[in-house]
Amino acid sequence: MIAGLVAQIAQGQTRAIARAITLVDEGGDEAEALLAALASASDFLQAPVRVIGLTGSPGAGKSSLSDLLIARYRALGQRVAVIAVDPSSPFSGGAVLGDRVRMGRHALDTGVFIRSMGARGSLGGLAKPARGAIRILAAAGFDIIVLETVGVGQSELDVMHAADTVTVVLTPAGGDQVQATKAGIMEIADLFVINKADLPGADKLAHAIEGMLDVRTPGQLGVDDLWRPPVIQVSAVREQGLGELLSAMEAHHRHLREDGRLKARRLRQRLQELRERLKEALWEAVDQSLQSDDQMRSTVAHVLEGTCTIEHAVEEFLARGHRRAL
Ligand SMILES: Nc1nc2c(ncn2[C@@H]2O[C@H](COP(=O)(O)OP(=O)(O)OP(=O)(O)O)[C@@H](O)[C@H]2O)c(=O)[nH]1
Ligand SMILES: [Mg+2]
Repeated sequence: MIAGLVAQIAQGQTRAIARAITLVDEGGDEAEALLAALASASDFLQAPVRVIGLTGSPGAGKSSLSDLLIARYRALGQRVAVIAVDPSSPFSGGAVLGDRVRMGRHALDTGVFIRSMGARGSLGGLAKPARGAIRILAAAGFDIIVLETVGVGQSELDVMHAADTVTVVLTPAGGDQVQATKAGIMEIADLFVINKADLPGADKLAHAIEGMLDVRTPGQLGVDDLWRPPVIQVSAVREQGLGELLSAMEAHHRHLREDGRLKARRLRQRLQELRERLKEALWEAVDQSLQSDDQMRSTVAHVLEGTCTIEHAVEEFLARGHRRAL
């Protein structure tokens, strides 16, 4: 079944792609088998696909921008996929009505694939299914994958780690200057887009961000000292500033292509993924033991009675969890 699915994905069959993404969204053994098969079929490190991340507050205009990016890249003959990830939404599978409306004009274009992924209360966060979807779309031969995620919290930053070019979308309206100063944003952004520049305050916000970029510390973790993120003002509704945005995206892509930076970035992503998966596997092993292992249950009882210290219990759990996991 998996081999057939991999072949259909490689042929770019839309229904197979959709089914595969549902599979990785749900997780489980089949999803693991699919991702392993895709990984051995082609090396993502060398894949020509470009992953463009768009992150920003709810309603900042990410989907409106995605829609315009689809149109621009389609006009250049590129196949484009959009994955809209909303950690706060229980909806999934393309059910987000707003996105249907926003990007609906591309629905019949077979060179375009649009999919929403919701939270489903999953413990592991959305980075894992989002990465799975990227692997599937890369194998299906898409040239551009737009990864849209709502918000600027930790789980959105995690999702953004899967992108080659991280675009932070801000607006002059309410509080986005504060959002931008939040930990992580200045480090992760390759590009700043001030959308809704048709509204007042765009220049002021642009100025504030430039000011923050001026004081970035060289050599800071996650910061590329050879790339200063451009700050671009656009208006998605008026279709203004898109040429500049596209040029900036191209410039960043060229920058990544130089000196093996793209490969280095994807290697860092792979390491990050390995760490996350190990964390998950170890936790599952310990959690299992907590439920099924009599000795560990009695250790818990001793901790509660005060006859065993928490420190000692943790050491014991780790030792036993390790043995089970390996
Ligand atoms: N004035 C103005 N409004 C805009 C602009 N771009 C988008 N909007 C409006 O902002 C609202 C939200 O746009 P979306 O594209 O759905 O924003 P989003 O960031 O994808 O929203 P979520 O996915 O819900 O977080 C819509 O009503 C758009 O019409 C713009 O450039 N100027
Ligand atoms: Mg949206």
